[in-house]
Amino acid sequence: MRRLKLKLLVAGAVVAATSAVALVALPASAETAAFTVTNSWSTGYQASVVVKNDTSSTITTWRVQLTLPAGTTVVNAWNATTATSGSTYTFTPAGWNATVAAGASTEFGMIVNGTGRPTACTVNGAACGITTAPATPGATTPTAVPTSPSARPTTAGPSPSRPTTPTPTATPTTPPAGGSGTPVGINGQLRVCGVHLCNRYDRPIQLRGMSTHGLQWFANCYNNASLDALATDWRADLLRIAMYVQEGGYETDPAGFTGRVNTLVDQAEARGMYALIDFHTLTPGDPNLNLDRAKTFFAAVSARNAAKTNVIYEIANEPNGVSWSGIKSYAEQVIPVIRANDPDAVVIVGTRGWSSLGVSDGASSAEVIADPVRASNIMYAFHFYAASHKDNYRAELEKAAGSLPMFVTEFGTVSATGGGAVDTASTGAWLDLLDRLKISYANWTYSDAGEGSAAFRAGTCAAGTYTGTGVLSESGALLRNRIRTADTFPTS
Ligand code: IDC
Repeated sequence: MRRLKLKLLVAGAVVAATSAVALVALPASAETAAFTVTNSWSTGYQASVVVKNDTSSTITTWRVQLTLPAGTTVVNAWNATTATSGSTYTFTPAGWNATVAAGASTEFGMIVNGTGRPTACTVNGAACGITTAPATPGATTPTAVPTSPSARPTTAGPSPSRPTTPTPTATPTTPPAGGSGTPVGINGQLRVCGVHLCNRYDRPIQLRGMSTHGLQWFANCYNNASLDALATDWRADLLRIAMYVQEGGYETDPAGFTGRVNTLVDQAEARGMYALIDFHTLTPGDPNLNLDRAKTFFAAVSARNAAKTNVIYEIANEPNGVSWSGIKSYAEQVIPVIRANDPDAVVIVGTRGWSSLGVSDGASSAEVIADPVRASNIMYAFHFYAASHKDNYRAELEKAAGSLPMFVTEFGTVSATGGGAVDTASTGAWLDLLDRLKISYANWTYSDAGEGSAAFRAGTCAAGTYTGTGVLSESGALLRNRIRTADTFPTS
């Protein structure tokens, strides 16, 4: 990973920073800000700004302003409140990090779309200059510059670098999300052990839940009432957040869709459900064509959600028309972006032929077993549509599951078009297999799209009632019956 470093020296209010001389001759006591690019790719970068109080008294607020060149924008920021005016971004404290003691520092971070570095800055309203040369030995900044690209603390105790901490006193562990009896409350941070998804007790578990439809089309289906129904009426463990990249999705409004995903992560967390963040590539099928977007998106969501225990990342929905080595190359470039921020989250990699382990391309899981992605704590995605994919697909999944950690991140009860009749017999055979193998799943879709795969009857989301069976399609009734049976999560 290429790491670049820029340094901004920010003169304190006592300095009339009207000349270059004033910038070079910093007073012994001044506030400084160090701007460090912690991760970069061809169309964007992640940066951290450390504001250090080098004065001899406590400061009770701070304000950093950065101006970016045309074509470069801040996608999102954490540990700061952001206001934008033209190409100037004003960062003020997030709330808990306003007060900085003498000699102490605070840090905030951002994801930037575009490659331009800041052209100007101010701190607390006073003009400051920018030094673009690399840090020189003996300069004042090294202690203010984080030595690790990680946005997570590596030592115990409060850290100014936590991305989403709501209070200044919080420790790096978050309380059980949504209460102690919920799926996240019981199972905590998940990890891959052997070929299984395991809970905090290192015991295999199966998560059962639903996938959203495209957020760009069915925004009115995802709200407090529908998510309450999913958590308490359906008793689901998992919400898959299907964020299309094309077809009117992420590429049209990166900041807006990133924010929407983050809100759904929070709403799932509040109800004790896991959130599967799905970068829903479909057309084009080669995820490498969205590589830069994927890096920008996953840098943002992994930094923002690093402290949460309920997040799982799915880096490419359904690769198609691309070889396994192409998918593997994509995965080995995107996974490090996530790991830099969120080292312990489970990441799921799509497979060839619309995540069929290659079967729909006439291949098989053998190519993955022979040449696995070089990363730990990962799983592989398998998708099926019960009316289209039957015994030979079931056999391949069962064979693969002996060697590879598998996760059914999407399936339908109907045909691969998403429409047509529910195939009850095939769906039953599939779900029995997944239960037996303890393979987690999310069903397409928790929406009222006018197609057989949708769980709700058309018009349900506009009407606003999501509980009970009266609002369900045949597919929805079948899935609700399967999902709401008691979980058997090991608790020791
Ligand atoms: C389908 C939707 C349909 C939408 C279409 C757009 O059900 O309403 O018009 O996408 O591309 C998948 C994909 C998933 C598909 C689904 C059904 O992951 O995006 O949704 N499907 O065709 N793979 C196999 C089936």
